[in-house]
Amino acid sequence: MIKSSFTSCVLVSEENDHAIIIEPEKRGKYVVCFDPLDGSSNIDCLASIGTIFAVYRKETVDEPSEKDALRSGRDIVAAGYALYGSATMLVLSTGQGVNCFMLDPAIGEFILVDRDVKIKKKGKIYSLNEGYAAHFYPDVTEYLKKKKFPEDGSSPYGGRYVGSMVADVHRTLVYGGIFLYPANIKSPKGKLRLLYECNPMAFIMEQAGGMATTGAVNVLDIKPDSIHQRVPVVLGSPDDVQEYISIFKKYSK
Ligand code: P6P
Repeated sequence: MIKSSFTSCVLVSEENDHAIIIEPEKRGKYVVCFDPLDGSSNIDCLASIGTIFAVYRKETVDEPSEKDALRSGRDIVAAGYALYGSATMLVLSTGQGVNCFMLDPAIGEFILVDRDVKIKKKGKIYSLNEGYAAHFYPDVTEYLKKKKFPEDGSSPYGGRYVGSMVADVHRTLVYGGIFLYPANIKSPKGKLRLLYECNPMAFIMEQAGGMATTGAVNVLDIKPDSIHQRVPVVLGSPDDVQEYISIFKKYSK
């Protein structure tokens, strides 16, 4: 579909080991990185899945290559996701805030339903796979303890985890809170891919007033080394992410 739009010259897909270089007669100026069907292991149980994408403008006059996709998330011109759940929603930002479009199957069009969405400053939900608790680094263990057994008398956070990034991130955008896929002893780089999972979600989160970090740096500031590079990611409400960062920094000293 992207090829037939004559808009792009390089495509990076989670499904393809190498970048797809579009034939000269169909090339345009954009570079598109995408996960076409993220969370597909959830299809058989009908849990929500989605498509995640980030779009860059090719900046060099060189022959298009994989290098055109190795760009910091700060160069993103558009990013977002489509969520296939109880409804189909397109969440999109072109750098001027986040807008949500719901598919109306009756007319086959996407209707703008939420304009300039902003995430809550602080939420009450944490979201990560606690099955890896035996492999968590101390920062994650300490952060979770604070959410479950708050020492200031506040209510504990609720735990929610679908295991489909688009579903978990969209809930975080709409309800507030924090989503974590951090590094752990077995996966020292985390699991999620920078170019077509972490960067697009980080772009949406920052455009909605949220944050997205590896703990050490903002996700969008990372200069990628390879197109399928994995990075740790913690994103969501700014107060929640800042609290995690302060614990991360304590241990990184
Ligand atoms: P785990 C789905 O396979 C995926 O890529 C993301 O959608 C999701 O956030 C993550 O992996 C779930 O991974 O290790 O918790 O099963």
